[in-house]
Amino acid sequence: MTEKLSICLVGPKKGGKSSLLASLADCVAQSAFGYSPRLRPALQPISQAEFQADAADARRADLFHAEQGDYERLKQDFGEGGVATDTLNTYEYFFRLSVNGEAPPAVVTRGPWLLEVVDSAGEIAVPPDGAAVPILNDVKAKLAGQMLGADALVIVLPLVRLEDSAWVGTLSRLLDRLALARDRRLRRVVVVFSQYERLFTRLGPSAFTYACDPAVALHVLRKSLRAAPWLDRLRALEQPGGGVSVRYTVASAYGFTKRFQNPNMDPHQPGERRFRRARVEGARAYSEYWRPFLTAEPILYAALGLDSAFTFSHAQLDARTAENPAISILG
Ligand SMILES: Nc1nc2c(ncn2[C@@H]2O[C@H](COP(=O)(O)OP(=O)(O)OP(=O)(O)O)[C@@H](O)[C@H]2O)c(=O)[nH]1
Ligand SMILES: [Mg+2]
Repeated sequence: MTEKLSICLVGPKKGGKSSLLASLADCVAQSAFGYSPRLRPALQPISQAEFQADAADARRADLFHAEQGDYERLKQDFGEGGVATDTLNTYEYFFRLSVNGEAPPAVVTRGPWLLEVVDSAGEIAVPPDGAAVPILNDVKAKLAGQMLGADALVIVLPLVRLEDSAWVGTLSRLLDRLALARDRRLRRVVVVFSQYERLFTRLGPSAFTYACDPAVALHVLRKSLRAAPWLDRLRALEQPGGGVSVRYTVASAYGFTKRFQNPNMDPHQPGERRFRRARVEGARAYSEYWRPFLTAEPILYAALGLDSAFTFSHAQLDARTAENPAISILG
């Protein structure tokens, strides 16, 4: 039976929400994720009409293939360097997800899934502390409703030192309010640290080798989360009665260059520039040199509750001290 699921992206301005979403379909298509290749997930952007129609209507809608313009536009904006999402509305994107390979029986027998993913400007839900960003009440109310109605929340945070970040307080308060909300649907939360490839820019072709090691990601997550005051809020959500499962992961919408395996930025250029072939403009150059990395994880976990080698639970984050107490002595 087709199941509908709603997923809300939240996180500070410039956190990487829109980029994560824009690279999602390519990431799934290129299997650039930490799930088994035998899972064979497929994710196809669909129109709102197809999302809303019941199964029979959806087949008919397929026939006429309603416009998928919004997602194409998002991808194009991302390809051209990214555009800040405006604060005038929240934006819904729709996908059909199916699993075509080997998966736990509970998953295989329950597809396909129709996903609604909500993107919005970071300033609406997670503004910088103390900043008075004027947002229309209608827009705030719409996003609040979407968050309460969401089956899953994907919190996208830039991989920076969290204690320096002006949005830490607002994120904590948002999680508090969500924990107390009685009418929430929330079942899953994924915290994803974006821009992961930036850690590896100096490693050349070895970059990809390190990035592909889940132990490296786990180490990075432990370090990044050490100073995160909102971590306790997420732990609390997972307590009995909270009814929510929480995962942590990393992702890079820019990813790594296909043949050269290095991060998709040129450190010799001023600023960060994507690798492109000289004198070749447009989308084909991107498709040749660029592959996103792990941007599928947050959405697949949010939708299916299925872990990859790069999704980590609180128990896994905590495991080092439990498994090897000697390390905690060394600090
Ligand atoms: N290096 C690197 N930069 C990235 C990556 N993903 C996004 N960026 C850059 O980070 C900036 C912010 O990305 P967005 O996706 O627009 O962030 P957002 O969370 O949607 O921001 P708002 O819409 O303003 O809330 C843009 O300049 C992107 O180009 C990545 O994987 N690596
Ligand atoms: Mg955005």
